[in-house]
Amino acid sequence: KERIYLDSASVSGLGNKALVPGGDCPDSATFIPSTVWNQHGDEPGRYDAAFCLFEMNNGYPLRRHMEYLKPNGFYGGMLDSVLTLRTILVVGNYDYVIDFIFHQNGAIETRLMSTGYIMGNVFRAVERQYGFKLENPLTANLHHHMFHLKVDLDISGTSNRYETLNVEPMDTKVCWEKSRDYAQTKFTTHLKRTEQEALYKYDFNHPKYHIVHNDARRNQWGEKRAFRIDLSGMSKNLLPEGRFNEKAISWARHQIAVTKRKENEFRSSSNYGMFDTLDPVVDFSTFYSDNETIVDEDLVFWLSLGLHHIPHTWETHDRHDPPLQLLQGVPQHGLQGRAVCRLQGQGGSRQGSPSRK
Ligand SMILES: [Cu+2]
Repeated sequence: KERIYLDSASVSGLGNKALVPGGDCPDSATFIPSTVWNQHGDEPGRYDAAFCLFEMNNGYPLRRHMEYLKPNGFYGGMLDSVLTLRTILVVGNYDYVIDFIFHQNGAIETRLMSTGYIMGNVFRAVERQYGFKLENPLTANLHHHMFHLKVDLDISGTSNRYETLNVEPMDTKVCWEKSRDYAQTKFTTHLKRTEQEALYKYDFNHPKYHIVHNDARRNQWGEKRAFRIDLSGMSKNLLPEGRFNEKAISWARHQIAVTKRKENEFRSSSNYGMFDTLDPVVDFSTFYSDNETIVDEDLVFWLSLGLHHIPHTWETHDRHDPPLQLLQGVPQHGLQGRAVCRLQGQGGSRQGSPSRK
């Protein structure tokens, strides 16, 4: 059987059973219930503390400057105080801490942390290329966590454009001495007109901003009032595209995909994704294969992120990766820009090594 581990199989929305004050969230947090209905009961059930909401400062300045080179020096600064909405999904042995963080400069950040327990099996010589011997007789295998986020952005209405600002090298001359060469950078703007033109694979050689805006709504200087999508948790999926079990996670091929919003393209995967690998019920690549125009349309941004995990010794008791900052939406240009931002986590996947069941 070809199989890839997809957390959506566990119906992860049921996994935020309870958050613990003082452990999962600050004591002062407000706890928010959720109502769930599943196959285990005839009536909906209530989780009293499925979410928590709290305010705190991050311990570093959101902005600051101390001017001391001039006679009338000054200081201006403020700490980065943020409002955080948190939930924690438990999927078997793993716990995924999901934060939506609202900064005072208008940036909306999504952050994922993974913790819980590793899944182990008996160490044998053949396991060496997949894992370390962690205890007697335990090993745990290399795997790849990947997440897919659906970001339904509406910037100043639903008529939006996706553009990149590409930072490029430029040869020029020293302006006061035209015989001397000088190297610098510039940026060029690239409007993405169709879904396939918008598919993005990260390339270290071509740095760029990804911006979203309503072209009809400019600020008083005629500049775009855009939000920027800033991805900082990207991870390369190494499975060959379109072959074997990769089809179930076609969403992992690109770090950004942009599609015209459709009710019937609600999720990029399904509860069955782990079991219908070779012919998935939801194949994300069909969302963009019709290559619709995305200029001045209601757009959805699909972002894939992740991390490779090679379990090590102290993780046999409990584990905690460093926080993975997955997405940061930052207002660009005119800072008056406001966004209505609906964020929905989609199915995550764990790709085990071949020896893993
Ligand atoms: Cu892991």
